[in-house]
Amino acid sequence: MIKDIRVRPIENSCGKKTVRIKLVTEKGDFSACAAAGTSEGSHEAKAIKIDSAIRYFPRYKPKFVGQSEKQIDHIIEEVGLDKLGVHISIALSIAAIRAVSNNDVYKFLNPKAKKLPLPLGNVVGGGSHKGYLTEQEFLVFPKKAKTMQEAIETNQKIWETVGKILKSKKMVDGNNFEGAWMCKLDDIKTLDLLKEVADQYGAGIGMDIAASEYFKNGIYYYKNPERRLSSDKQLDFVLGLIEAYNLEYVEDPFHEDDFQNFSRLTKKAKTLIVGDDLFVTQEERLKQGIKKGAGNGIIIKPDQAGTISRTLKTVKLADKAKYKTIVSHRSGETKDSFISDLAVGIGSPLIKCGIFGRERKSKHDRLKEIWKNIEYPKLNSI
Ligand code: 2PG
Ligand code: MG
Repeated sequence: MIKDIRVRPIENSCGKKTVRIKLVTEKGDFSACAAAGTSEGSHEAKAIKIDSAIRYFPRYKPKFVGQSEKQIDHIIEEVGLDKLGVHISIALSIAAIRAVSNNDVYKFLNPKAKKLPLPLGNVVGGGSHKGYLTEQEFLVFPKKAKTMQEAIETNQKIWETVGKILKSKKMVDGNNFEGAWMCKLDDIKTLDLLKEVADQYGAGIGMDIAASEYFKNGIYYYKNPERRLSSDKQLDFVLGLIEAYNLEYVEDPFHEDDFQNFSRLTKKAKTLIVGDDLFVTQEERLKQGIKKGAGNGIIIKPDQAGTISRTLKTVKLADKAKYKTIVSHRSGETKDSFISDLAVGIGSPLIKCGIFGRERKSKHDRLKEIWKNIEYPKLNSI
């Protein structure tokens, strides 16, 4: 039973305010923090200003106190997600599933879990995550690793090697919000370098193109003024990159409402086409995508959905339609490692959780801990 709920403001990795919730229950205290994005989809669950959310919460708190932890998502729906704001809502919901599962969320979601996701990490970044490139993330995943330790280290080595090369060419300007290099090479040269280094480590490469961020009135505006692309041209451009670089993972190649071009690309490209801003972890958006054949993978970000129950409904639909689920961090992260449990519990082939920085390390540490807790663990494949 819930005895009390404490909410306090903290800072996320982008230096923005978010919340930490402490659920005081009869069996102990359970905490959770809320993540938040920078390149947010416009159909995500709505946030309200942290100060206002914290100020209003005492009005709603009495509805939770005295109830079972199992009821939290239900009470959130009754009160209204829009009234609580997504930060308080998702942190409450995560703390609740921690309470219900005694902090072993992955086991609670799947007592027979054996397979752990491959970490998908961004080596170079741009877009609204800061940097010189138009596309948001240049990603790697360790296809040949045998253990979680080796998988995480492989991504780290690629990140370090790329950093060293960029530094020797004086083509880097530090790290962005997600710890990715802010590289001064253009996107094509960045892909050349990433592919060369990833190949040395037997890793696969991919991109989060986050195309909504630079789409306006029917045109994709790249930082290179010579590249202003219509949707048809964007399709050709992305297809060309997939072929030339063997991209095994492509996220948000079109703007967030362009189901049609997602579907055209999914038919033409033989690779994983993933919707993030397109689906925003919402069951209804995914239903539309399935009908239209848009994508074959979906990013799962609990804070886009607003509660864990809503997140799991979307996952269930994705599994049914054979869409791959890729659990993901946000650019504005905290040290909360819930997404690691979620990815193992729902059997995601990949977890997008970054490579460098303490907020990313906490996810790696939890994955390594889960690896140790499972008898005969295995890494998943895509
Ligand atoms: C994304 C995420 C995480 P943000 O677009 O996939 O990398 O970014 O949290 O800014 O939406
Ligand atoms: Mg994305």
